[in-house]
Amino acid sequence: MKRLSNLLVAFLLASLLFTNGPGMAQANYRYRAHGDVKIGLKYGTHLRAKFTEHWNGTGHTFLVYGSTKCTRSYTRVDNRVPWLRSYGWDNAASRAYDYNRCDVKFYEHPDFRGRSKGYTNYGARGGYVGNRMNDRISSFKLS
Ligand SMILES: [Ca+2]
Ligand SMILES: [Ca+2]
Repeated sequence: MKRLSNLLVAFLLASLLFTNGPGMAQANYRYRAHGDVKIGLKYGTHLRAKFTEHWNGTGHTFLVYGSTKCTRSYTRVDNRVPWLRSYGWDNAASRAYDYNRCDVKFYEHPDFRGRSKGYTNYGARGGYVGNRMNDRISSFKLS
């Protein structure tokens, strides 16, 4: 019986490792947010975007504010953060929401480099950033 329970514990530990698979496979990624963040409030109180640490909208939040709604054109960028590490949010965002006409463009690497799926309208209900970008986002633009 003892042996069976040891076996069970081993199985549970193994399945835990496998459900954390992406994190384990990329041990150099830091996929936890370090705290709640608000940026742009010195310009105004229009909420432009929200990111959450987890895919289902839970965990720490990252809020982006601005003086106005976002512009209609993507060629004029309304907010940009070249490296989320400055806010303790490197490789952490999993879900995005956007408001006030803003769309979000995420990048895999700092300085708007690496993989990106372009400007995306996540809307006020929000959306998962997708398996290819989850816990990999290092910079972003809003427009
Ligand atoms: Ca995350
Ligand atoms: Ca990254």
